[in-house]
Amino acid sequence: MKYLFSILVFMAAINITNAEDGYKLWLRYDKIDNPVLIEKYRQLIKGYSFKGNSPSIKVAEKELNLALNKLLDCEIQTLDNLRSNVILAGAHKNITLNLPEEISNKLKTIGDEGYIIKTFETEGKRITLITANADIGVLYGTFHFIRLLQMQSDIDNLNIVESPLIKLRLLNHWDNLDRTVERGYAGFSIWNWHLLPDYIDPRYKDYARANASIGVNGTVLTNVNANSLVLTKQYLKKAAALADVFRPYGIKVYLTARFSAPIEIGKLSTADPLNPEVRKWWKEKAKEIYELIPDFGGFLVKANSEGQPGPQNYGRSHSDGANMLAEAVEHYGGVVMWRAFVYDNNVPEDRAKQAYNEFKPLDGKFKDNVLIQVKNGPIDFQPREPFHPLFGAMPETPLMMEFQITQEYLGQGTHLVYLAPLFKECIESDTYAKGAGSTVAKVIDGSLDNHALTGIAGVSNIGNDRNWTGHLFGQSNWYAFGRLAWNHNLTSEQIAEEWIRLTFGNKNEIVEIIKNIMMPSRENTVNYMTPLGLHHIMGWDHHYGPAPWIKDKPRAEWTSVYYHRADSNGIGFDRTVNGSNAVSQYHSPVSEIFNSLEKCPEKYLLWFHHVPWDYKMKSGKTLWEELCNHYYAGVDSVRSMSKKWKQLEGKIDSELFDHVSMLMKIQEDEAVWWRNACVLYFQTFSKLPIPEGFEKPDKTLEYYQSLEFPYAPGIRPKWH
Ligand code: BDP
Repeated sequence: MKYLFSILVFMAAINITNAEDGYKLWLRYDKIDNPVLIEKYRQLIKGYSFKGNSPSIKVAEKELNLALNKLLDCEIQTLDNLRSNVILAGAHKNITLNLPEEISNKLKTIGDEGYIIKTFETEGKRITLITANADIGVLYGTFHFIRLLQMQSDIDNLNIVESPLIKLRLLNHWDNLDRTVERGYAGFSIWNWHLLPDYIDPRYKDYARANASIGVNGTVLTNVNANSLVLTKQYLKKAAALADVFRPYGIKVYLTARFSAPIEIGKLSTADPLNPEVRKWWKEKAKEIYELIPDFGGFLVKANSEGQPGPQNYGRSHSDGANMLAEAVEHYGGVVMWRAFVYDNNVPEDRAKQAYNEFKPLDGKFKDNVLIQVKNGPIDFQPREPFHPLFGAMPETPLMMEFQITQEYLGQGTHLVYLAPLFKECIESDTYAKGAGSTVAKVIDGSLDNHALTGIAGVSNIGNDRNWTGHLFGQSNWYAFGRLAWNHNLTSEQIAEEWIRLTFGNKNEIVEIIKNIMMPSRENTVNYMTPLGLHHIMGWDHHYGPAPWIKDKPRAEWTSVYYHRADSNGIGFDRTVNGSNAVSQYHSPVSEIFNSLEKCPEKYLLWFHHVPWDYKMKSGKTLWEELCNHYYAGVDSVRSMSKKWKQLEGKIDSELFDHVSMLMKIQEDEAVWWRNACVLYFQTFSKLPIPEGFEKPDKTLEYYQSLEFPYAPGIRPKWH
C-alpha cells in the first residue's frame, strides 16, 4: 500500500513536470508520435560519434544525446568505432576519414559558421556526416539535424550545405540593471544582475541553446538607454560570467556604452571624443573588458537621441564618437554598432528625414569596425513603415538592420502578430541604389556594396516569464528573427511551418490551422491599428492602445497629430515634393512612385500624402469608406482567428490552448477598442457617417479619451 502510494505521488509529480508551459520553446523533443518512423530512425541512427574536445563539441554531443533519447524514446549511445548507420560529427580537421572531394570543396565556401550534413558510404558503411570548418559549425549542423527529426523529415539521403548570409546576428536586450525591461512584456529581465556572477541561473544555458539552435551569435545585454555602471568592474564581472555560459554556443556578449561614462564612472570632466584623456579612458576600459571577456563583441551606442548624451554635446559628429570607441576595441577584434535612430524636436524638419540628413554626409567617414544600425523604417517600429531611406544611401558604410521583436507597437504582450511578414516586407524592398534588384537584403548582407562586416539585430521580447516571451506566439517571432538572420531567403510561411511543427507537433491538420492564423496576423493588426500608411497614433509614453488625439506635448514628434495631420479636408502626412519632400531621400523610381498619389501603394498612402476624405481609392470607395473598411476588417479578422483557434480545443496541450484563448479574447477587445477610438476620432474631422452595415461603436470618443494606464508595462524608467 505504501509502495502504491509512493508510485501515485511519483506519477503526479511527473504529470506536473510534464505540464506544457512553453518553457522548452521549440526544443521540446517530445517523443515522435509515429512508431513506424521511430523504428526507421532507430535503424538509421544506431549511434553517434563526435570528434573533438572543445566546449562547443561537448554541448553539441549533449544536445544530440538529449534529442535522440527523447524523440526516439531509447538510449542512443556514443560509439568508439565506426559502424554502419551512425552519425559522425566533427570539424573537418578532426574527421580522419577520407571525405568525398565534393565535401572538401564545399567546405572551402562556407566559412567558420557553415556546415554540411551529408549521407555517404565509406568502406561499406553508411554514415551521416555533420561537418564544418570550425566546431561552432558542427553545433549548428547538429541543431539542424535535430530539427529534421523533430519535423519528421526524411533523413535517408541528406545533402545539406548551409552558411549564414549575415555575419553578426544579434539580440538587443533593452534590459536595465534593476531588471526592468524597457518595452518588455514578458516579466523582468532574465539577467539576475544582483546574483551574478556567482549564481548562474540554468536559464542562461537554455537561452544560449535556443539562440544557437537558430543561429543567433551575439547578445547585447543592456538597454540602449544605457547605464554607465555596467562598465564598472563590478558589473563587467557579471557580464563575463554570462559570456562564459554563452561561449560554447557561439554567442558573444556586447554591451551598450553610455557616451558620458568617462564623466560618470571615470571622474573626467568631459566625454569629448577628441579629448586625449577621454580617448585614453576608453582604451583602458576596453583593455579591462577584454581581460575579463576575451571574445567581447563590442559596443552598441545610442547617442544624441531622445536625450542620450553623445558627441554632438561637444560639437563633434557621430563619426567622431563612433571612431573613438572603434579605436578602443579594434585591436581586440571588437566592433561598434552606432545607431542611426536620431531625431531632434529643435530641428525644424520632418522626423522621418532626420536620420538620413545626419548620417548620409558621414558615409565613408567611419572606421572599418563600425556598423551603423538602422531601424527598418524611418520613424519607429510602427506596424507598417516603408523601408528606411538610409538603406541604399551609404554604400561606403556597413549598415546593419534593427528590427523590433518585442511588440511595443503591435499589441505588446497580448496580440498574436507573426512578424516574419513585416521583416520580409522590409528586406525584400528594392532600394534601386544600383538599379533594379538592389534590395534592402543585399544592402545588409553586404553583397550590394561588397562589405564583409554585416549585421542584423532584433530587439528582444524575452523576459523571465516561464514561457520566455509572455505570449506563446512571441516565441515564433524570436524564432523567425533568428532564422531570417541566418537566411533571409526563407519565406515567412516556411518559417511559420517549422516553428509550428517544433512547438505543436506534426499533425497536418493542426499545422494548417495555426499557419492560417499566423500568416495574415500582421496585416490584421495593421488594419485595426494603422491602416493605409497611418502611423504613430498610439498611447502616450506607454504606447499602449490607441490615442490619435495626443497633442500639445513638449515635443511635437511625440504627439499623434504631428503624424496623421487630420483636418476637415483630409488626412495624412504630405511627404511629397510639395510637402516635407521625404520622398527625395529614396532613389528613382521609388521616389517618384511614393511621390505620386496614383502610383503610391495604398498601404503607404497616408505616410506620404495628405489625402481628401472623398478621394476615390482603387476599390472605387472614398478614402473615408476605405479607412473604415480596413478598421472593421481588422476586427473581423481577429474574430475569425479566434474561431480557428477554437477548432484546436482538445487537439493541443490544454495549457497552451487556454493561454492563447484568453489572450485572443483580450486581442479582440483591444482590436475593437482601436477601431472604435480611431474611427470616432477621425470622424470628428471627416464629419462622415460610419458606412451602412457596420456595427456602431458602443462607447463614445470621450470614454476612450478618458482611459488611463499608469502602470502599463515596459515604460521607460523615469530617471532616463
Ligand atoms: C522607441 C521606444 C524607446 C526606445 C527607442 C529607441 O519607445 O523606449 O528607447 O525606441 O529605439 O521606439 O532608442
